[in-house]
Amino acid sequence: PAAAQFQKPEDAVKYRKAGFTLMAAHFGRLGAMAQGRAPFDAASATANAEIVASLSKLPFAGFVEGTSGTEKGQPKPNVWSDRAKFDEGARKMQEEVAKLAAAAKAGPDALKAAFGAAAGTCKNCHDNFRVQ
Ligand code: ASC
Repeated sequence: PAAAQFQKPEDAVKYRKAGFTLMAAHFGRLGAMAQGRAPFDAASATANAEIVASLSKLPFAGFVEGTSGTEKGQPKPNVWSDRAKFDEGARKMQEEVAKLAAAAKAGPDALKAAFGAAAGTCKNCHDNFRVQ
């Protein structure tokens, strides 16, 4: 069912990139608060955290076979040759971003810690699976 929504590989690429773009926008707003570049606002942080958690479920269906590349930002072939590790990284990210809303409600220190943990899971996959 995941792959069936895409008629062409390019559609899957477009879909996953759109998902990550939206995640980055909302995660970035949390980061600004977590790092003191924007004033902490519990309601706004919670709303952004809930959006990130929902969005985190979407992009991975777009990693269909045959869509690796060699340009900066593209997925390396090991996404598919080492798929269990990739999927585990995705699961870990989803687990950490699911904690952001509760942390946002708890306050700026909790948000800062949860943001750092979540960002680490983003970086882990970027380091291992994304062309630098
Ligand atoms: C972000 C963003 C990412 C991650 C990554 C964490 O805000 O857009 O891709 O955090 O930079 O290391």
